[in-house]
Amino acid sequence: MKEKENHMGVSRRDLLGGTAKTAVVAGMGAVAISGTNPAFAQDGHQKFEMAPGELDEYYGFWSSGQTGEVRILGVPSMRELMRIPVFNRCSATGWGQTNESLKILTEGLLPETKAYLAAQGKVTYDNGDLHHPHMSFTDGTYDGRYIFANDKANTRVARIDCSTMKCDKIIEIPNAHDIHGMRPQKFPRTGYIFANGEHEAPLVNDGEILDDPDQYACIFTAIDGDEMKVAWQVIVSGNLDNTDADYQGKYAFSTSYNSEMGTNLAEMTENELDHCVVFNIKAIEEAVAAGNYEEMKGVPVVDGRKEANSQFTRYIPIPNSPHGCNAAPDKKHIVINGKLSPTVSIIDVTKVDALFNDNADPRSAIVGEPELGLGPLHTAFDGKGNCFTTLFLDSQVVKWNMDKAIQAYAGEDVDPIISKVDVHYQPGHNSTSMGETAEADGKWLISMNKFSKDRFLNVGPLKPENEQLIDISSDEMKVVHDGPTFAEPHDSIIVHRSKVNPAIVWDRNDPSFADAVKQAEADGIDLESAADVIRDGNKVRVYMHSVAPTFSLEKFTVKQGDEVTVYVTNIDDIDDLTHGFCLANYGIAMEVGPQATASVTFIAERPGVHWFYCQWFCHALHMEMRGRMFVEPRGA
Ligand code: CUK
Ligand code: CUA
Repeated sequence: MKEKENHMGVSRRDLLGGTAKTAVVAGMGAVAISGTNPAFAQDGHQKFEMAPGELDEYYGFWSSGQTGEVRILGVPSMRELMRIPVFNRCSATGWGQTNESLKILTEGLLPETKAYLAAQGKVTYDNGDLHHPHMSFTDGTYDGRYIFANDKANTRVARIDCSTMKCDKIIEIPNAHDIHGMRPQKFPRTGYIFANGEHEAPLVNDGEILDDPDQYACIFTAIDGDEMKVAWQVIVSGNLDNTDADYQGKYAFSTSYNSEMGTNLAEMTENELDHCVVFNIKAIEEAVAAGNYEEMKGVPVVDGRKEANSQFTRYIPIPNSPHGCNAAPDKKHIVINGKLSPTVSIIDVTKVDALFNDNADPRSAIVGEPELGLGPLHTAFDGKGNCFTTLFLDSQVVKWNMDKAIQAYAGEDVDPIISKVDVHYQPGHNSTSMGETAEADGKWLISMNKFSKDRFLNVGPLKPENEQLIDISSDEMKVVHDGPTFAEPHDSIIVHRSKVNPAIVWDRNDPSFADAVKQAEADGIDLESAADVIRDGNKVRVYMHSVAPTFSLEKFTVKQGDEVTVYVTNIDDIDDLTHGFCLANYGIAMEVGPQATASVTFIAERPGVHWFYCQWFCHALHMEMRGRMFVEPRGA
């Protein structure tokens, strides 16, 4: 686990006294993960409304789909706390414009992508489709190090450093197309990030093969989450949808629709049975270590297609176009959600060994297949043996019991369904508090609904989606809160706050601005006291520091056509004191957090007087925090 100093000095909150201290006295200071806490009880249901200044028990990490960012919410209040730009371009923070963010956004791109982007006059994509944010694990539970997230739109996987809550790595996945399902390895640790390439394409996709779907394939990828490098890939049959890992560290599971390998809707939904692909991690690792693979774009690739009959994969038939893939906290069962079938299929991981070792019938690993309702998409768990499945077509969440579903499959006369609750409307993912870990605590369920229709004031043809908070502490599920959100949070995780410990200010040794530190050293500049302009041919480096409410340079002069890099180091060292640097009419703005350095490079093509100002409100004299850039016209 990466350790970072948190600068836990005196905060404004401590100085203000009141709420934080009262909360600690009321028992919120150190909350046990399970058990009833009086601070969270409210009449008839668990307390979900937070009074002003009260802190939530959980961090929620939310995807944003085609918006391309990750959002942090407080749960159960559903207050949005922060947005983390990842695959998008962010005006507020300068993500996608600062040199520090552009390095992260560009360094992991494939050469052919860089060439494509260059032809568009760009250095990186400015869109993404972020479906699945998931935290790193140690020993079956969250460890607070990282959040990983996929980009379906441009085949990338990103990592967020949970000490700064900023994205620190993005890689593009070679050979695969359109990364969709993505989950971290749960045991012994993360470890690998498993990532599904959803769309099939020719393995060498250089235009040689076009409309010949027989030669298309899908790729499953294991990424080393520490290095953010692809470790290995597996060629599979069928499209890959969602994925999850077991609690043993032996297998990964991916749902796969379109076993027909069709390219249109009629072809893709022809078969009644599709499958869940099981990946044998050890067998793949051994083949890679022994050199039994093909190298494609620098990555070891093994053939796990059905017809290859390898020890790398098994294909468990599942009805019909299965979607969600969810490992239960009992460490034994994987729930595969049928989507076009009203059933979910329960895989017993202890029966999977036999599929590989004894070539047992793949269906022998199925120990339950309860019929739950129409359009089961995703399942979450309460850690008490119960499961919560979203029913897209029925607009419901169904609570059912795992043991009873298994007993019913074995022929006993029991009904696994406990209760159903209406949600509004058409739920996709759902998530329970700590539910994808061995520490599932059965308090809260979020149902992430694709449509809000009439639930909120009409805001025009484009409506928000609706995430409903459901109290699952008793058998009758209670919808207690509607949470409208902008496009499109597919997925979320609910992490107990004891697992997350973000920094208060930046660490001056943070690798994200190491390049700036190196350049300053080469220029003989001390970033923390800098007020200097260095000319290096037509390159100009402007170094300044900020301390509320001033920049260390009130003015600087460059020549028209110079390539100018402005470095701002914020030497304020207390919590919540962010400055910004916005250069008017140059289209430039960036956030500079306390103790951070940020930089931006541009061509000073516009002569004249140009004001720069701090655009993050920082002080009573924030408006006065400004200065001038003089650009001497060419030939002057
Ligand atoms: S997928 Cu969105 S509802 Cu991309 Cu996780 Cu199931
Ligand atoms: Cu510094 Cu506003």
